Amino acid sequence: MSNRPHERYSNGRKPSWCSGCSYFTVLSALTECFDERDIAPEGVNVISGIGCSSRLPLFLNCLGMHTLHGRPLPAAIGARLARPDIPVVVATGDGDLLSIGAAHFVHAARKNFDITVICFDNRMYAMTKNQASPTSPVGYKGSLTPYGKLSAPLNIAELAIGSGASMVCRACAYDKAHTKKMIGAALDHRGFSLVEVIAPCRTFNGQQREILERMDDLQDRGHEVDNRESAMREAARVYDSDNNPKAVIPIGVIWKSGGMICFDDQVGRVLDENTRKHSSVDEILDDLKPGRGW
Ligand SMILES: Cc1ncc(C[n+]2csc(CCOP(=O)(O)OP(=O)(O)O)c2C)c(N)n1
Ligand code: SF4
Repeated sequence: MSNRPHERYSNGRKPSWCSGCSYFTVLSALTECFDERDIAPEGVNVISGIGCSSRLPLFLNCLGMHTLHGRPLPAAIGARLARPDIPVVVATGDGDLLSIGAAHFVHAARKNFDITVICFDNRMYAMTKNQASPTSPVGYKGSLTPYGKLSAPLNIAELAIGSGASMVCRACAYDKAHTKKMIGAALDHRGFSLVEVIAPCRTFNGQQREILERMDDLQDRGHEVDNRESAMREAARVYDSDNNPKAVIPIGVIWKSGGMICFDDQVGRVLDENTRKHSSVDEILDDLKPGRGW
């Protein structure tokens, strides 16, 4: 692969991630996906919250927003509704998306907004120097849990499927080709897509390349992506690996459902059928007065 995607989408700022951080792979996979689809920098909106992972839009010359911790999805939804012609990608961390941002995630998935969410799952808060996150394993020793985390980890993929996301994938950042395949598939999907990227933090937890050997590609063994029951089962299996170092970690497209209506489309339809028949705001307000048919 040439340096072209990097040059085409970089704004010239050097990523401020630690050297050896697994996030570099995700950035590179994403820009290659944009380039292969010939998406112009001004033709895509990359929105994030706050965290090391959420820095991603700061290195791109695409449209974008670096918002508040936990709030990339409300901003992304607003962007989708205002400009339905511009695809939206959310770059977020497991803390950003699933702690403070959990309610936004559940409802954005439920409403099936046409948004691609890439969750960099390092299973902790890296930017604030190593606190346990919702996805950290039981017993995780972070700076605020010196005796080990007490609560059970939250499973991103299970939550996404249960909430109503129409596509759910998992990848590992140590395998760039596969990560790129998953991001590409999510970009091509119409509806709410989640790519959970297992992306360990080198600084606080070291390189963990050995986990690559445990990846089990669902597409290599004929997994039925549109079978909700098996999708849930495969999604759930990932955390066996916390207690069993030999357990495999299912990756690939876990769940994909066709035919689910996107909230964005419904808003467009309602606007077409109602407010767009008016030529001014005064006319809309006039029509909303009691006794005018509602
Ligand atoms: C409202 C609010 N609460 C807390 C913070 C502090 N804060 C900044 S980043 C962060 C956690 C980031 O973790 P994650 O989203 O998992 O991203 P990572 O840094 O691990 O990539 C926290 C708690 C904040 N900036 N704003
Ligand atoms: S602290 Fe961890 S997640 Fe953040 S940039 Fe450094 S290696 Fe990456």
